[in-house]
Amino acid sequence: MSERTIKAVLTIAGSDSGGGAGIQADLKTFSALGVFGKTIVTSITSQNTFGVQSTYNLPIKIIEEQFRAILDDKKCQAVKTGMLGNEETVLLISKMIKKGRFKNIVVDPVVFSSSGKRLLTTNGVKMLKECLLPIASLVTPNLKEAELLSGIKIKSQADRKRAARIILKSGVGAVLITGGHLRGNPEDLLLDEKGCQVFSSDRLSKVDIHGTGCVFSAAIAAKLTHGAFLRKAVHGAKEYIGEAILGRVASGNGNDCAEPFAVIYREKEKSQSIYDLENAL
Ligand code: PXL
Repeated sequence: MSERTIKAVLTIAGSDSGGGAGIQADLKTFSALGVFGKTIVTSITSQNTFGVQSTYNLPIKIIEEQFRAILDDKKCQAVKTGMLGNEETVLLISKMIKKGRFKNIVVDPVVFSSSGKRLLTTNGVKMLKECLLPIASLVTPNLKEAELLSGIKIKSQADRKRAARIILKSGVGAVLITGGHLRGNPEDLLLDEKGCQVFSSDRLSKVDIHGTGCVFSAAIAAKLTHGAFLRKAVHGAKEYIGEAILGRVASGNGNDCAEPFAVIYREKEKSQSIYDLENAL
């Protein structure tokens, strides 16, 4: 039997029973991008494509046990955090990430679900700023999360830059303010020690697609796992999230979900049609 080693990435996040966001979206993204996903579940949410009905934050002891098991085995090349729930979990995760001497730490500072349910307490946000950001490589807030992390209202492009500069002062390696909620085209703004870079694209959907934040940050983590430098990883992930939005699916009767396997389905369809064509000749 042949044994194949594969690069691994760890996601620390909540479970989305509907399958469109959280741990489920992260794992699909990792597999689609050719990295092995490991998980630490922080919270169990009951939800469908209409929204989040309830959340249950797991006891700290159970989160810690999952993390111990991960630390006792081969090292992951990157780690991504999503829904953390409360300040106790944020503190524990920050301590364990430090202990594990991880590199490539991507923090998606999930505070609200797309349907408006609170997924991280106010004290949790404070703890995230104080303990998790100083050890992270990248934080990927949307506009609302960037306002909470920076403490300023964001109305203009200049405000976004100012907010990114304030968040960078927390000690995080880089800040990527995502532009999905901007009017007009979704411009993402990256600020790191080298300065600002804007990643532009056309608007691919007029409505909110469930799971885009999770899939985007998971794709960045996957690219870093493969060894890409940050700006290259963001660029690649931006192209990938575009495909996932274009290939969005109606998995339920509510909102559409981003489809992490959209690229693979498209490639499969292409090779199937070449195969059909060859057979027809
Ligand atoms: O999209 C943010 C998010 C992250 N994680 C979980 C979620 C959501 C949004 O609903 O449910 C578990």
